[in-house]
Amino acid sequence: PFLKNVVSHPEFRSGEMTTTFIDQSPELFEFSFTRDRGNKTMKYIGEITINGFPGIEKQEKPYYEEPRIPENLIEATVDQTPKNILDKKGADQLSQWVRQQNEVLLTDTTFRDAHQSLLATRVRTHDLARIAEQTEKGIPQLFSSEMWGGATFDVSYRFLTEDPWERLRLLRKEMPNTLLQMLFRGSNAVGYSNYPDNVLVEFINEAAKQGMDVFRIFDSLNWLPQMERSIQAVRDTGKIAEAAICYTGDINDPNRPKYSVQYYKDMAKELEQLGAHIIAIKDMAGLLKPQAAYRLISELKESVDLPIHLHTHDTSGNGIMTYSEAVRAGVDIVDVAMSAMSGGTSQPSMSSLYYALDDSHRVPHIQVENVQNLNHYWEDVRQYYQAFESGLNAPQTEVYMHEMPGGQYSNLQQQAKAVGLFDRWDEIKQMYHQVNMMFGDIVKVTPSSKVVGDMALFMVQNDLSEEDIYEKGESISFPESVISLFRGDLGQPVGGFPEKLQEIILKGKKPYTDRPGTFAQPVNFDQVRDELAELIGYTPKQDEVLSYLMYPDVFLDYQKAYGQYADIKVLDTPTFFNGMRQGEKINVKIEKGKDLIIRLDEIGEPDIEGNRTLFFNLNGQRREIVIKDTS
Ligand code: 3PY
Ligand code: ZN
Repeated sequence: PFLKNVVSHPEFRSGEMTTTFIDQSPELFEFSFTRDRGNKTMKYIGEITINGFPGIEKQEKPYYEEPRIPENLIEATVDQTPKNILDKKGADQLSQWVRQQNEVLLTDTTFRDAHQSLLATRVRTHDLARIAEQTEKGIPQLFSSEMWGGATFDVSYRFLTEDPWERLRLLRKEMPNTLLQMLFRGSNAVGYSNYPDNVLVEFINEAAKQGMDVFRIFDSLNWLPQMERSIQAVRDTGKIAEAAICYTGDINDPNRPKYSVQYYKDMAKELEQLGAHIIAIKDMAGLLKPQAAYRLISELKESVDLPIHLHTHDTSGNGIMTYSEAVRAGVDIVDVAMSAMSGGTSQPSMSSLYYALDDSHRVPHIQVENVQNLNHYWEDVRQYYQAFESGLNAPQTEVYMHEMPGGQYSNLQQQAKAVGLFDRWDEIKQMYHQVNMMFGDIVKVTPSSKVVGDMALFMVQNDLSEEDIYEKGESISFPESVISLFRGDLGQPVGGFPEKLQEIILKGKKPYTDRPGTFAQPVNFDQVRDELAELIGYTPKQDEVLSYLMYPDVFLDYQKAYGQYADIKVLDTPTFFNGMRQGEKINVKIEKGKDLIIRLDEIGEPDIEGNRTLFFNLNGQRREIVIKDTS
């Protein structure tokens, strides 16, 4: 490589080389790494510039201002943050401390649920890491920052070509004094199906080791046997087990007696028995109306000796009012997001809640000016993700009818589009409601919500009514996810499955009612490590083994893309999604003190095979990259 560097060096090629050429050209010795890295990065940029980012319409790269990072945050000092308490005194003490606080505490969901619900989970580590340190500096009083889990795990690999574990490590480093929180889908971990118990335990251990503090654990049918082991595993790490009750229906509606206040109180008590440090009410669709919130929180506070953490979505536009009533009833922590990432299918706005509670004795102790300043950053960054906006930009009270979780709305819309049913969207929402009732009124959240959505799409697509299902069910082949739910693969719903429908769907096969995990063989980690090593050519770390176990194909595709393009997480987001303009110059920081300065000089015309040559300049060197134009 050294000789290659010499002969390609402009000084050598120009013939003006002197005897000190080698001594004075240190780049001769180092740029094989940079060059390889540079080539891979330019290959990615070239690919996106010519063919666009997969899944979004190709467009000319827009001009953006640099996002505003606040420089003049008001100094916000606190004696100790919740993270400091956890680290010094442990989870039980922290749980007690939360209950002793007079003001309502806040979890900021901007780094996870907010973008999962508004922007199809597409916000990149690059944009999170750039504001993380300032966020901690500006709002050190936060209870926690929810920044991991849910759909972020597979979306990172699948669509952003980045390693979610690295996101966790990076944010941990940037926010050493803030509790980091994740959403954990009980026996489904960060996936969509059941995993063997030893995989769950190992995942929790690894996440805790890499810096996770608060695990919000739920089950998509509110079935306790699916939550028990995860709660215990988190307790064993010394971290915080926040057990969630998914809220559905309406406790104040006498026609929906299944999910009554008593039901929620009983579940909270059982979770307390199982060792939860905090009880979360996970109102994933935003169905908890203000008066119901007052009633539910008041009664829960009397039933358990644990802090209550309320999570809602603002789909109906009533989020702040719900929180205001919950705060009046004594809720300990609520989930909010930066204004520019709040409202609609996301969480209510942090600063709006602050002002709604201004002058009351429970107003959060935060510097609201800092929150507003940090929000400028998000106003700017959200624009990068325009292509992933759901289009739902006004309150939608219909959510009280269809009960679709905030994170599902835009997803199901995309699924409907993909099968050519977008013009029947209103019908699909109605059908979603009807399917829920046919299924016996179940809790709908990932992955059970996906099954309800699949069935609704299936029925609309095939013009099937509820009567058709009962009358012609024998000849209908139902979606695989529906069969799987009714077989018992996701566990048992409250009150069991409607038997007649179950018979029709399973066509005589027998369902089971045991916990699916009891049938799963424990994974032999050594064996899987060896198998993966064969595939990727090096001994994987434990986090890689876990990712491979949960998402084998997705993980291997990511590995392949990484091999091809190297670490593209370091690219700025406009370049990542839109490539480069002719004549544009960008600076890519690949690591501390190592920058790639890339200029795109010219885009050649396609040859007869459709190949285009892109003429780049990389750190002063001319480079050519050939990309096949697939348009
Ligand atoms: C998830 O499981 O990803 C959710 O956000 C459920 O609400
Ligand atoms: Zn949510």
